[in-house]
Amino acid sequence: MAGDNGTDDDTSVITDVRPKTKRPPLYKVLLLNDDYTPMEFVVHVLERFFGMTHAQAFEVMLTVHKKGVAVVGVFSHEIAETKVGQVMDFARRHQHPLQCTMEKED
Ligand code: TYC
Repeated sequence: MAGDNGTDDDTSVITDVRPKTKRPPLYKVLLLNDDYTPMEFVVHVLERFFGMTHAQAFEVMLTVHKKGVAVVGVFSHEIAETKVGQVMDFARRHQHPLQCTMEKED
């Protein structure tokens, strides 16, 4: 009876179980272009907070400069929030208008 597999054993119980383990949503961290933040400052931010090499950071910075925005990383909600806060604080402390935001992944 246990799993209605025609026997009284419990061997089919596992097939009735649908483990609904929803993975936590991921968030994209976006960097926005502006006309005033120095390119070298943006490169430094990407190296410092996103673990990029100088070459990677320069490439991503140029993408933001040309396209207006780029995803600089994908993280859990808590980590994404921390990264955004770190970038915004660092930019403000240096009086640059650099903007960083996060957006839920589809
Ligand atoms: N557009 C800036 C400049 O010409 C450079 C820049 C790049 C600023 C990326 C912000 O997220 C940014 N100095």
